[in-house]
Amino acid sequence: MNRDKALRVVKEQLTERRYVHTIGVMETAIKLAEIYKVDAEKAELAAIFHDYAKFRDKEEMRQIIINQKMPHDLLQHHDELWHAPVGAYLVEKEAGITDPEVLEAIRCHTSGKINMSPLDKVLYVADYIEPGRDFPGVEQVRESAMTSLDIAVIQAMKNTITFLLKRNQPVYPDTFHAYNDMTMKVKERKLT
Ligand code: DGI
Ligand code: FE
Ligand code: FE
Repeated sequence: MNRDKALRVVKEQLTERRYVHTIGVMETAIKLAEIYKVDAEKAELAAIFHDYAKFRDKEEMRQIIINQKMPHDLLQHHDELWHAPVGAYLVEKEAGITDPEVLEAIRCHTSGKINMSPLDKVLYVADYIEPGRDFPGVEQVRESAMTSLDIAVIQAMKNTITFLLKRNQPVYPDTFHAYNDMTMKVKERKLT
């Protein structure tokens, strides 16, 4: 699907503010893809559709998680996590996106996971650092992203986990697994 068509399809699903965020993620993902030799067309498509399910009805999402046999523990965790796996499912079903790498990047874009692919990392970081983001520490992640995608992923995960802990929020296991996996791999390669 070309960019204009994809943007038209996703615009219908989003608020204006979320659409602007999506454009920011798309532009950032393309830049990161070029730096880190990731397929820029896949990065563009994954970015455009990553928040496709953000405004879906919670009950509809709950039913999809149950009926599609997605991990049940999602239902015990914050519904903010649901739009990523449900989005991957709906983007295939409703928008006809079939590329498994693109769908997987969308699926894991909120929590991360162990063994993230370069495309997964590009989307994860682009979502965190796009120009509209204003999290504490985002500037440092923007800088890191120019020299090490892995360090940028770890910093973004660390900030997200810290944010959740400060608010006494539970942390979804994949989020911890992703952080541990990335941290151990970077250590083994003695990058830190
Ligand atoms: O959809 P976006 O806002 O663009 O970004 P996102 O898909 O990364 O979602 C961010 C939200 O998800 C943010 O409010 C933090 C939350 N989040 C990420 N990991 C976890 C989490 N929330 C909980 N409760 N547990 C997590 O492990
Ligand atoms: Fe999201
Ligand atoms: Fe997003």
